[in-house]
Amino acid sequence: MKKIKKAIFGRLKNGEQVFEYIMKNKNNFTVKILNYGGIIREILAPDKDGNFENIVLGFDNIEDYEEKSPYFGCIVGRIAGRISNAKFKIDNQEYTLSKNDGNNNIHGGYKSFSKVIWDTKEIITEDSIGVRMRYLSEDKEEGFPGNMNTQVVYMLNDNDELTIKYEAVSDKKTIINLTNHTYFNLSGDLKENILNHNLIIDANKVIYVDEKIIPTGKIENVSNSVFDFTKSKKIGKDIKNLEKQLINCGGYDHPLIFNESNKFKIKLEDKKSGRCMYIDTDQPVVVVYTSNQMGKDLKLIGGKVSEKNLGVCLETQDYPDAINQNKFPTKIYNANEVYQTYTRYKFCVE
Ligand code: G6D
Repeated sequence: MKKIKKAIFGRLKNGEQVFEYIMKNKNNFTVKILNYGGIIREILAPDKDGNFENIVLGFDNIEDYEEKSPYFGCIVGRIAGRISNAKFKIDNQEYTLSKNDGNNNIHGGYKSFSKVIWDTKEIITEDSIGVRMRYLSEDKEEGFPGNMNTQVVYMLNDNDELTIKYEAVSDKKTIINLTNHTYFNLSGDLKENILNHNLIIDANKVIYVDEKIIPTGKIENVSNSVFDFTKSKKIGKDIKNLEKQLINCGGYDHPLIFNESNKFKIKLEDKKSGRCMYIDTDQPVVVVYTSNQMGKDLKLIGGKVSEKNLGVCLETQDYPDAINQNKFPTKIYNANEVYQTYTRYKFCVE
């Protein structure tokens, strides 16, 4: 019997109430989502012996989400990733953004979509349960043009599939690039880090970045490189390689460009627990981030202390910093043109 429950999670510093929506399908697969940042706070998934354990990084309290979160589980927008020099031009009009990452803008700025309360409604359909989240980002919020209405719908069905559908429309020409920033760890209750997880990514090309993690514009083939995940490979196999790109970022923090194929885009698996996850999306790119900057300063769900490489983010999205990169396909959305995309996680045991 699938069900969805709404519970009080806490209050923001400004007094706004934060609710948690607990969605459980007929297999007892459970996803917990906050109306703050559209955060996926916990996912309880079975291992090969049927033990339900948490497979994402998150906190037990709202204060840590407000003060310390490295984007755990959240919706990222208006623009995922970095905008170089925190500015861009549309039709010769320059827009200046907050510089919240050195000289650059990251993940939509200080008032990122990860840091706002979304108007949230529960949805129950024949075969799924979910939440529909809406937010109006007003004209010039964080420097972006246009009043932009955004809707994100999370739906969990009885096949243990979690689908995220994004829609946005602005009343002025603008740029839009949304993603979800969940850190996955399939070992269960963060028993181990992710270096022994196997990863497959259907991507033959990688975008190089500089030491500020801004795309250099160079698109390279992954074959015979540390970025080759076209066949199943342990995340830890090459991560300590003295490849300059990995040294620049302290690990993987790179956009890979999906192949045009009808295969699944990504498979993540943990052989020990038997847990696996397939990802499908209509997005052209995924940023693979192996929580390189994570120190031992965060107390996570279940009392686990954070550490480097404890989670892996698979941020499906459009080309990063595209508006400033003349070699990348760049999508500018006209007034009233609808931005639409989906990403689907299929959880499994093999
Ligand atoms: C670091 O460069 C990475 C980003 O990709 C990530 O989203 C953030 O940490 C949490 O800045």
